[in-house]
Amino acid sequence: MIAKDAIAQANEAPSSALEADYSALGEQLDRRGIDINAIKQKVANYGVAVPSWGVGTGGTRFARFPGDGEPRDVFDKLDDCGVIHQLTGATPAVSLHIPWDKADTNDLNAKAEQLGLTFDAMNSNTFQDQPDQTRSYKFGSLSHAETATRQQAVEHNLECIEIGKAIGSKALTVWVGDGSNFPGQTNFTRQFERYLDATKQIYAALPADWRLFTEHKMYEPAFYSTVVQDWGTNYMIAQELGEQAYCLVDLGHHAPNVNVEMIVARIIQFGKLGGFHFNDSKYGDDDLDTGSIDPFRLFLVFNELVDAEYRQVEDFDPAHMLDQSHNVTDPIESLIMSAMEVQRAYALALLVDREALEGFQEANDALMATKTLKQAFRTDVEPILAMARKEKGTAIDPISAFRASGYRAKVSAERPAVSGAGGGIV
Ligand SMILES: [Mn+2]
Repeated sequence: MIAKDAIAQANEAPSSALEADYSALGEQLDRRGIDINAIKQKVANYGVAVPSWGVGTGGTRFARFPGDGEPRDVFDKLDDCGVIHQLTGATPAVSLHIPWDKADTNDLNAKAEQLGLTFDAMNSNTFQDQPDQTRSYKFGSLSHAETATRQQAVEHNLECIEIGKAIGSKALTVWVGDGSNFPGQTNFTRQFERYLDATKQIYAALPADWRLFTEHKMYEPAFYSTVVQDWGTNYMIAQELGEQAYCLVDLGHHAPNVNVEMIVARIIQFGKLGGFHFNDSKYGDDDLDTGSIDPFRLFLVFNELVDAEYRQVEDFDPAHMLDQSHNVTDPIESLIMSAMEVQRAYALALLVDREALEGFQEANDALMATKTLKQAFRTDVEPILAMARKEKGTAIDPISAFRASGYRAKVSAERPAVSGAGGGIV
């Protein structure tokens, strides 16, 4: 980890400017009837989980270009996640992926405790074949035509639940790449029936205090049809399975131009929003860094979440996680930036004058309604985020502090380069 002194030292130079900026923003928000300290407190309490696979360099179908000092195993990954949380104070939990992160659960717990981290949702993997598995997922997993392959996929998910129970996780995220590449290759109805039947077996093994998240994705690796392709299918699954089953929304898993924030509102309205995978996209499921392409859309998604909080929607507790592929940046830096972007979207959504907005909506004043959202979105809340970090003893400017720490050079010396084979996209 990075020495505490180093963070304190990095905070010295920007401290007085931050005080001045925070005070100026406080006055501005006060004129709008907003208490800056209340917003800061909410931001400080907000956390987004980091995916263990995010700290390794990602890749595309064409190639993967490994970075220096890439994690060799789950313990290296946890070290990197620990640094992200140490600098941002915004990423207290890590989401593991099985079998990539399989290890002795006592060792996992000890490492997490040492780093001040906890474990978020477990992720199963039935979209690729492992060396020791008997049946292939080439033609599907939970929806495979053969009973034995479906059974193997079910048992893998049950193992993920067992591992999760041992490390304090409370949720299982299931994403399958099942689908087809040719018209006529599969019978849509029978394939979905098989998926539902298999997933019900996983659901039946869920501990009483766990949630099951199913994640939809429009296409890839199947390019003609995908079994769990859209939010409507996902909602049907959650309905079929029962009250512990929820929909997980990955921001990149929709057709271009789809109104994702409205999908979020719909799923909230019917009590089935389980959580998010945050990322950004330009063309498809690009897995770009959160907030890097369309920060306004991210804000609009958070606007729906804060609206649900404001309306005190019952049992509303979606899980928040980043899920992106870092192909050309240092993954630690990308995750730091992305965690801050998510926090920023949350802070901006908290600034929306909801009473005024409702009034304009009731009066059909479209212009003033949208102006109300824009007023919040245009506010520079960086001083709020930075002050929350400073007060936690984390970095005012986490990227600068990370670069100054020499952490990447240090782990590069300790960790031999990982070979460039494999796509690495998830
Ligand atoms: Mn995802």
